[in-house]
Amino acid sequence: MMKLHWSPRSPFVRKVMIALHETGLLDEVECTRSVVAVHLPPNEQVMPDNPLGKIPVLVTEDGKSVFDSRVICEYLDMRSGTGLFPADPLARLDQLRWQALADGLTDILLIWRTELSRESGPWQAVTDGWLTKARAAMARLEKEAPLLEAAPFGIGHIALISALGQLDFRWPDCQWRDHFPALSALEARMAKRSSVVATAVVDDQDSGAGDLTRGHLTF
Ligand SMILES: N[C@@H](CCC(=O)N[C@@H](CS)C(=O)NCC(=O)O)C(=O)O
Repeated sequence: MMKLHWSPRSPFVRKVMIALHETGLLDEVECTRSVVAVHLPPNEQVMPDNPLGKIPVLVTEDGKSVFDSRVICEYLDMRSGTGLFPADPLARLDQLRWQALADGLTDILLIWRTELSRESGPWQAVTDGWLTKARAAMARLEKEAPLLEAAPFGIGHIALISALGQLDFRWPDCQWRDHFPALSALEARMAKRSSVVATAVVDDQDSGAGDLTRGHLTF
């Protein structure tokens, strides 16, 4: 059995969970609930497997620890021959570009929340920059939506589902669907895939997410 440091709330873990469903490898992994956050002391169960203290981390049958989500997903894809990372160079490049963009947006959304929860208040210049970047990232994804729509389901789509899921989960009043219609239509279609339905984000430790972020991200 492989082991996965897992959380039902993590967008990066969700990428791996979608990949596990898509590759048919779900039964070969045992999930361990691991709580991590930038502002908490590093998790002592996670640190031996990932010195960066982040999840997801996969530990293979022969004890090798694999991170981050990009490397784990590529490994699962190679092991199964599913094609989430296409062999064709240009098709692969598109999937990797989309993954970089969507993952980058997810990174901003995660760290932004942490900044908003800081007791002394958020650093305005920094959050102003994240607002501009999050808007630009969404605008770019909207522009890329026709290409994403035409491409076979791959790692770029998986990263996109996780980023948009994070918006819905932690930024529930941002109304991104009203501003990005092509992305909204694409997401509605992808949301029907069984791997996406099966990996819906769940808040197992309610933390009043919406109140923290309300009004900070508008398009
Ligand atoms: N680039 C990493 C990002 C992983 C990441 O940021 N995970 C979050 C949880 S969703 C985390 O572990 N945060 C705790 C920390 O940064 O210390 C990946 O793709 O896996």
